[in-house]
Amino acid sequence: MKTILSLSISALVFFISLLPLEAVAHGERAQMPQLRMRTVHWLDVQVSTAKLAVNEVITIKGQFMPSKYWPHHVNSIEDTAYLNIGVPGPSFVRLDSRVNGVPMIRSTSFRYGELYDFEVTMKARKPGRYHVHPVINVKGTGPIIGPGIWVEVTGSFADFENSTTTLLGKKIDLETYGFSNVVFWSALWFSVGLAWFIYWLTKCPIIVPRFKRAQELGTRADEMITTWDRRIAGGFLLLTLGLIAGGYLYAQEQYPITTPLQTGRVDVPAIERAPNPVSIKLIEARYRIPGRSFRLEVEVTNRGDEPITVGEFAAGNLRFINSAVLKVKPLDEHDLLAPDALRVEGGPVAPGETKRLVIYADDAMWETERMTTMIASPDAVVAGLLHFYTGTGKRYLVEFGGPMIPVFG
Ligand SMILES: [Cu+2]
Repeated sequence: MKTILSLSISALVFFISLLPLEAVAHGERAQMPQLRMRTVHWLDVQVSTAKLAVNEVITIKGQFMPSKYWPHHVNSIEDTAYLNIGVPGPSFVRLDSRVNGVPMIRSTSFRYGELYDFEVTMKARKPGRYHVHPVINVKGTGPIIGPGIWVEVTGSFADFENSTTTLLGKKIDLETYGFSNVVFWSALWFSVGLAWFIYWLTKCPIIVPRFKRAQELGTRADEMITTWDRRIAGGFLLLTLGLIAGGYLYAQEQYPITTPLQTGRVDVPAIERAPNPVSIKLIEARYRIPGRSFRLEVEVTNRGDEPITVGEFAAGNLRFINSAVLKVKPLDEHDLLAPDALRVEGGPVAPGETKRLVIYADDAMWETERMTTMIASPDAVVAGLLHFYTGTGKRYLVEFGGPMIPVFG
């Protein structure tokens, strides 16, 4: 019996090891397709360098646009949001982060359909290879992650330096500042707690027998507590209050000037942008499962003075490029970019014209990035960004969104 069991366990382990388990950094594929498509559209995300040494500085910048099709059941980015960077562990320290030029030390909120510029500057702390993502943390929703870029940090952690000068002109090392204080107070409170615990452990009988005795004594159970118990407890109470008051007075004396952690909110004003002459109406969105093909039929109105064509279709951090309009190279081997996967039927839209276009985004990426589970959603609404280009290289961004119809044959 035992042999059969151990054999089947080994077989199970063996077959699990055969499964193509690729190490994907943060489960970006695990996030529901609707969340990826209908929350934040990220664009032009780039890093200043893909390789740097410990203590060197890297900048991640780009743009993002909160979707107008934000799901109703997901807490809104118009409430409370915070710009961050997603990397495994404290591998970088953030020196500065800005949205539309406004420092992002605190939380803020972003408007649906508005285009924001962001920039985050970080210093490399630990050597390694990291998948660096811009992230917006939305209160009640969690992290909404942008595209990841691989960054390699070389050098040695021992060389990392992180010192700063306080407002009072004192130079401190942020890696170790206040650490001994944390150790001292943690150890002190732990020992007080432990001493209290040990005192009651010595009062035999304990736990179940003591509980039983308390049950037996009924209303007279208080008699189990002796005068000495009360004296000791009083001592512990005095010690605790004394430590709290003493610690407070000591801190006041040692650090007379302090500023509290800032928890207020900051507003990000919108950037004045040129008016967008392109508008669209979604006629139909279909996803053909066997062909991994997304078909979009839209009515495009061009109020500009140049003909426009669709150069890019972006949804859920996947980018499909119309190679006839745009030549784009992947940033690294994991860039979710299909450089020649967009087909546009209907030709350019002339100035003043309203025209139907049929757009096909066909690529295995829908499958490999697990976007196809969108067909299993009870709320099969999709959204994405269409990038229209003029002959002179001007770009107009238009968001599309609406219900998606799956096609099985
Ligand atoms: Cu990642």
